[in-house]
Amino acid sequence: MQPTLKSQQLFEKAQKLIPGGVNSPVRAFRSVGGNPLFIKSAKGAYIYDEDGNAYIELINSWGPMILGHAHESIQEAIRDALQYSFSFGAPTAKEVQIAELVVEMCPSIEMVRFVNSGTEACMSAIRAARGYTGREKIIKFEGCYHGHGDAFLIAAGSGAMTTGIPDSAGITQGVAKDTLTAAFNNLEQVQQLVEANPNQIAAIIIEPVVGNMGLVLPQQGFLEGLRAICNKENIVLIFDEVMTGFRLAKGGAQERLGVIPDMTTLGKIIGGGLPVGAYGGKADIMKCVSPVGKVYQAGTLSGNPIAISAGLATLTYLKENPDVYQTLENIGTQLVNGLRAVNRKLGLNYTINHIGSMYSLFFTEKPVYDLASAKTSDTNLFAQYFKAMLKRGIYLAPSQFESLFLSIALTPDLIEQIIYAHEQSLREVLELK
Ligand code: HOZ
Repeated sequence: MQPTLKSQQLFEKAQKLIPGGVNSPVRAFRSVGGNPLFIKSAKGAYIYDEDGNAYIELINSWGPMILGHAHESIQEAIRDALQYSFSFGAPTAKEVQIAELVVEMCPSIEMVRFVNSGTEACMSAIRAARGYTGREKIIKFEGCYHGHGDAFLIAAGSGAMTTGIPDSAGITQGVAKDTLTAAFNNLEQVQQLVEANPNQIAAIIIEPVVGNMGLVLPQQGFLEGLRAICNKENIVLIFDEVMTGFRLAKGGAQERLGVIPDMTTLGKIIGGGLPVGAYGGKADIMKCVSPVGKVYQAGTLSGNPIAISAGLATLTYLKENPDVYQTLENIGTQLVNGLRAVNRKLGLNYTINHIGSMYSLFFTEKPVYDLASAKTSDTNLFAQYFKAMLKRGIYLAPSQFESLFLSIALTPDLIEQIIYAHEQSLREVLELK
């Protein structure tokens, strides 16, 4: 690895111009130390920094680059779209095409509205659920992250947790009062909240598979239990599938796990790497959204033709090449089996949570199933491991409390390189022979 001088210079300048030098907090490397890398380009499984170093990618833009970076079919779609201009603020044929695909691929979605990010999707879904039910409170889960909308920055995961402000400043008490929180995988707590707030809960919003406190899986019966509570109490069940949508299966975690919510929020893969989000669900809920209903939500760049073209090309590729999902399963299994084998060889019993093409290594021997157990991970060890991996050319998320994302560009050889780097890194960090 070359010295990262250009990245350092850029970071120094950036800090004078942009808060913390970054446009999203986790990127600042604060929880792992050192300076962030400034990225110049990426192709396939590799990402390249401004100093010319190449790294094998395990972030993949936090999920969207499921086909690897700069995939030809997406490039072509963007190039083709460019010639027709970049924004109209008016409906296009491609919006109808992508809506049709989303409805076909995602089991819970009968109607869908496109926005610009996962954050917008989640904010809008909550508003729609409130408008639909006439109720004000929501339940979210500690350590789940649904973007930076006010209502979600209570006990939030991802960057909020990484930077130590899970309850952000700037949120009014009124908003905080309407956001109730429960521990992930704890059905009893949800039941208690529902009983304590009769006919007041508009929605339960959840990442069905959490990617924002590291990867955390739902225990058997948990999502089914939420579904049953929502049915009984007329609460809108919202799955935030911004990370898992089109990744854990063509129809996301809901298809894979067989629990169908009332509404779903999407982002990341749905834009193929360009800014697109979407929320959708049962038609009677979506018909509450303006201009049909009274829930207002709008956006000049919503359905932007370049972004929608990239998303449409990505979803079309996934639909026409369903073998992608088996490939991702194989890649995930080969990698995680390899990491686990190394851990066993070194006598380490660290928890690795894994499903399909997402995984997290936690520096704890305890099972990780909620925020409290995720926090038992030794984050200092994680930081050292992160740096040791980076030195060996592996680009991991710079926080313990994020999932890693795999792409189909990872070949068996590259996977072996990651496993080898993992062993060398653990040996270095733990001073093992
Ligand atoms: N909050 C994002 C992942 N959970 C990180 C976004 C970014 O820094 O790009």
